[in-house]
Amino acid sequence: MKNQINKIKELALKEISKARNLADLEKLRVKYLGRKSELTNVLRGVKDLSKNERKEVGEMANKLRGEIESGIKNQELRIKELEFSGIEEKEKIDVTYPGRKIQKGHLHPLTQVRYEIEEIFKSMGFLTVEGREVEDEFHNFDALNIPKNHPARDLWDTFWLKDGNLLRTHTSPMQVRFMKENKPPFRIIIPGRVFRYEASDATHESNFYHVEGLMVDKKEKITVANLKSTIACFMKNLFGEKTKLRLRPSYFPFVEPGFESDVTCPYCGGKGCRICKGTGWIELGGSGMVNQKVFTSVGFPEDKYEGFAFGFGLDRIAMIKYGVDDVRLFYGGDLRFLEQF
Ligand code: FA5
Repeated sequence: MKNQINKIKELALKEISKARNLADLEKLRVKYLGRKSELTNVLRGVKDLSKNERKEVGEMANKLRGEIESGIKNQELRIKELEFSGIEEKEKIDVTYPGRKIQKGHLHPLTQVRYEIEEIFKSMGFLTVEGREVEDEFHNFDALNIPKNHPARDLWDTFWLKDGNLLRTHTSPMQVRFMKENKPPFRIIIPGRVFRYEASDATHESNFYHVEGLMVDKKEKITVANLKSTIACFMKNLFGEKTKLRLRPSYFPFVEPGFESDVTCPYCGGKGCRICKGTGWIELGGSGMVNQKVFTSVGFPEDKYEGFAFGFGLDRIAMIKYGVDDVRLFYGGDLRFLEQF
């Protein structure tokens, strides 16, 4: 039995010293110390030995058990040391190395133009307010002097909701809402999304943006001259000092007189080019002096106030500013297009 113990010792310590990973070491632990191991068997048989032998063999076997246990422990430390040796080199971090750049997004070009417009008007003392996208018939049409069956309703066909409300066709209904809550004098702009029931093409979308303006004060304090100078100042700020404004007579039921507002083409300076279709002018939107009927519909006394209003297509402004020839590009979500701004 002593021989057997010496053999186990020789083999176990040799194998343990050769183990190169923790899984192998665990297998050896089971092999040499487990319940079915040779050493455990020897220990179990000790009780059957003679008294003298029992003491000697028992001591030897127990000593070996301790030796194997500490052999395993030492080897475990060695394996762990081996695993971590050179880790400082392998996982070295160079804190002076330039960091990886996080790709940042940016504002949509229409939002950029909207903010720029808001800043320009803010510098002229205009307050920015927002209306609602779902409107009722009264605010979108009737209060703006467009009663049922008025031919102008055909120009502003829209999407109707089951409850009788509609998606606003312009930002003008907010003129009415604002005047119901506020007494003149005031000057506001109303940027926002509008909708039309029409097929889209290079210059038309069924969902697009307006920026509305409204300035009202006591009668004779606001004239067409104020309208013209305000719009001209805005255009020059946006497109450059040389930009000229032209007002053409036009019809919108909520203004009287009404105008179309054109600017000299910023690309050819008015000479005529592809962008302005050879005319030298680009149309931006409608404007005019607020029709007294609108003042009446918001409850203002007759002939007490006077003011001007305008409504420009924000998408058209962005198209001119950036030289984009198709409005649909703004809504396509194509990053190759959007990343250029
Ligand atoms: C109006 O909507 C009036 N509310 C503007 C107004 C306000 C006039 C205050 C007088 C006083 P109009 O339908 O023309 O007007 O639209 C204004 C501008 O929106 C147009 O000049 C054009 O630049 C732009 N626009 C019109 N329809 C579309 C469309 N489908 N897609 C993109 N832009 C459009």
